[in-house]
Amino acid sequence: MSHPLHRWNESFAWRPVSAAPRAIRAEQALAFNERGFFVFEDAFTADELVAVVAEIDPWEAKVTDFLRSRPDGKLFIADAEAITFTTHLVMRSSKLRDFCRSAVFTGLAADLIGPDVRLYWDQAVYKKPRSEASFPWHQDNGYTFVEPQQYLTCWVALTDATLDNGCPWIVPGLHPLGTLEHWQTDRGWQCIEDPREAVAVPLRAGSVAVFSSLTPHSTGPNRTDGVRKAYIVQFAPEGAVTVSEAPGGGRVETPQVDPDRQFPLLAGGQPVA
Ligand SMILES: O=C(O)CCC(=O)C(=O)O
Repeated sequence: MSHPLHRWNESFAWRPVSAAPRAIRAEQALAFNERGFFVFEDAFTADELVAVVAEIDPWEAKVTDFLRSRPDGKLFIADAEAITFTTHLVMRSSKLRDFCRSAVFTGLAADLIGPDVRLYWDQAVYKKPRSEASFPWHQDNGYTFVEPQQYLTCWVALTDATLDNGCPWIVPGLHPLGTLEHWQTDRGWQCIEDPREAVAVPLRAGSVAVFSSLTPHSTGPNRTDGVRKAYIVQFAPEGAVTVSEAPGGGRVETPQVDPDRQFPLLAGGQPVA
């Protein structure tokens, strides 16, 4: 199957991650280079998850209430009864800021990005009970084009993520192409249709699916009576910019250094307090 590239993806080269990682195992670094993902098992304890969920739930409830106040319960791809996105929680909770700065993430970022790293984005994604819609196949860099294209997504399972409630699915091995062409659907941007090579990535609560911004992924329907809860935390190298279309054509680059939320995580290889 051919995979047309995003028009701004002109000369991408995958930068292999450290061959001598410190926080992850060598085979996980190899999997990241070759397959574009691995699972970091049992990264957080049940008590840590309870504390994180307690911080997120009230904000997610506000998002759901807001969506329910709209005539169809929806805004763009968010749907009060199917899937919600609660963004920039680090601006609202010092506990979540601390969570994003925790040793799990400084270790992953040092091994998978480099010595100078910032938080790029954080959002909780809740899949509501008995919601049939899958989330379309996309790369995270297909939503907002970031340079460098290669940054890091940590999909933290706050509840068990299973085949029944909408765990991630991933297509291994396409990340070296860089950003693919995406098209808009009513459920989000999409870059691939029904890939045969897809693998399911079920996760125990507290485990993290660690993948590249260039790894195509999707999530399935939630056919259970519970809410599937995830907190997605993304890290980019210092100096990363978003790219957008200038009004008369051409590209506008915007540095990703919002002091309220895109804080430094590592400087010179050391965690930033
Ligand atoms: O967590 C989900 O169900 C899908 C969210 C996702 O893939 C994303 O935010 O990039």
